[in-house]
Amino acid sequence: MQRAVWSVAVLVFAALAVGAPVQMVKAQQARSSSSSSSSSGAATVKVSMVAISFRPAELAVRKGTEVVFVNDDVTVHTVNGVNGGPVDSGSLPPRKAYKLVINEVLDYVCLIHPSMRGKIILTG
Ligand SMILES: [Cu+2]
Repeated sequence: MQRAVWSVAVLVFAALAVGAPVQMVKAQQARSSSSSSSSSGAATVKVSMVAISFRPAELAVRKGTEVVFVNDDVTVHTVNGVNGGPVDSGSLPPRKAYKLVINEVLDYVCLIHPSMRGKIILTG
């Protein structure tokens, strides 16, 4: 009888020992993800390629912002400046990304899907 009580106590302590740190980690993750999404500072802005379109298709960022184009689609895309120029991602298979620091207005297009266009403008 006493042994049963003891083993229940051990189980409770074991559950607390495992559960408490997990909860702390979860709270920390929630805090860091909310702070990164609400910050308006530099950081990286994401443009997603999905369903043969850029999302968001129009984006306004501060000069010097890093934009990462991520292919979340199931087919290959590219990111190319509309008027030629230096922006050329090459082929981006699904799950690949292309990073770019934005210092001027950019009109861009996917060379494989000419209807797939996007634009990045500068705020201030
Ligand atoms: Cu495309």
